[in-house]
Amino acid sequence: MKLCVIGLGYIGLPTAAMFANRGYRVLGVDVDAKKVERINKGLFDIEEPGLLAFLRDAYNTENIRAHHEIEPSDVFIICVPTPIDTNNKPDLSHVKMAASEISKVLERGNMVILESTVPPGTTINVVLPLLEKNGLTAGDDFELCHCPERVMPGKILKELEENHRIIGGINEKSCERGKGLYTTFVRGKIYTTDPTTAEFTKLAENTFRDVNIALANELAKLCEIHGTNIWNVRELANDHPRVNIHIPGPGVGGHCLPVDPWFLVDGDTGLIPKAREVNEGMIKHVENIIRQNTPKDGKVVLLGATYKADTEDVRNSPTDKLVEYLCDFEVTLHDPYVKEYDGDLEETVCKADTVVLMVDHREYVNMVPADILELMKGNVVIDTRNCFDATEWREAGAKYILLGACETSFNSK
Ligand code: SAJ
Repeated sequence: MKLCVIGLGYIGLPTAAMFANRGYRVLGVDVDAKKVERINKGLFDIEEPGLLAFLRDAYNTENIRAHHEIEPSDVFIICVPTPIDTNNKPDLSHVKMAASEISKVLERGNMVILESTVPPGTTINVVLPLLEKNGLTAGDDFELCHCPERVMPGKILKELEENHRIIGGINEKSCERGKGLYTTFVRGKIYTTDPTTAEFTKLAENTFRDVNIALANELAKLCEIHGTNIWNVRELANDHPRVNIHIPGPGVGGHCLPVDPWFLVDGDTGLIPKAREVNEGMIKHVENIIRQNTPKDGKVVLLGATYKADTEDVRNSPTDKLVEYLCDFEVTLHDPYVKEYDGDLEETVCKADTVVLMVDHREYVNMVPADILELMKGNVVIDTRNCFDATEWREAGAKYILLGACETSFNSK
């Protein structure tokens, strides 16, 4: 069986490797010539626990090769990016391009699977007509499914195998054939449904998370106003059997949650855009805390440049935005996972007026307060993730400020 995976990013490449390691002959297709060249030499740019070894295993099977053009195959899996434009409208150009290219080589008996996250109706109204341009009929001549990817960056390998999958097929035959393919490596349940339900479900999941994080962030700001501590409130409230307050922080980054909710809504009104606004606004809130506590032109050190902990992924990272907002300060970044900023931590904090914990990488949890404070010029330490031990830092002489808590309130940690 020959499989063609289009788009060799965070999802496409591990998926291609998954099939290659199980004996399929896989052609990975990407428009990035450098990436294609590197993959064909066994060089991979994704750093995650276990993933690199898994990709190398796939390379060593000789079942996987990369190319910049689609070739005739039995199955085509589309894993291309689906960003939003500057007006928050979905940009489906990569999906359309992939479907048009597949159409040129599509044969009777093939199957096409769309994994990219897309607005409801895309599989049927956008992808299907483009595939049929060569005269074949979807459902009769070839199978078509939407099977949304649902893995968490940082746990890609584990979640590819363990997560449940949804196969949205255009007819029963598509559902059954799609299910058969994913049974190759998925150990979770495989549900079958129609494409639009599958598309909507994926968007509902990420929107659920984004809206819930917005609630946590809103509560955090209210706690500051009311002189209490969101981290204590959260702990107590989440002990209730039907409450699950998410984790507040400096904003929502990555390539999914800041984007996908816009696939469900058209316009700026309603709960979903409001949640986006709240989450985007958190970085301004952090900026204000820094400004209130740092001398003019002072040195601000930001710990963590990625969009979340223990990953090297910097896409839509809140830290990026903050750097823009703090252009009148001397800003220095540190991040053990990002080559550009992985210098010596102690050298980086030297002479800092303010140190801001932006990402709770495991390397930061055990920083020794006295050692850091001795190197700093000032003593302001702002923790946006409740990563540090407040008492330890205060006892060492820090002016420790926790996002979502007034400075003097009791911190449970
Ligand atoms: N965040 C918070 N508070 C929280 C949880 C997250 O502030 O309680 C922030 C993180 O710091 C980060 C951002 O949200 O900046 C997004 O991180 P995440 O861990 O929530 O999600 P992603 O973007 O890494 O992955 C999500 C996942 N979706 C869900 O959990 C519903 C993943 O399963 C999807 O496959 C992925 O989006 C995707 O590709 O769509």
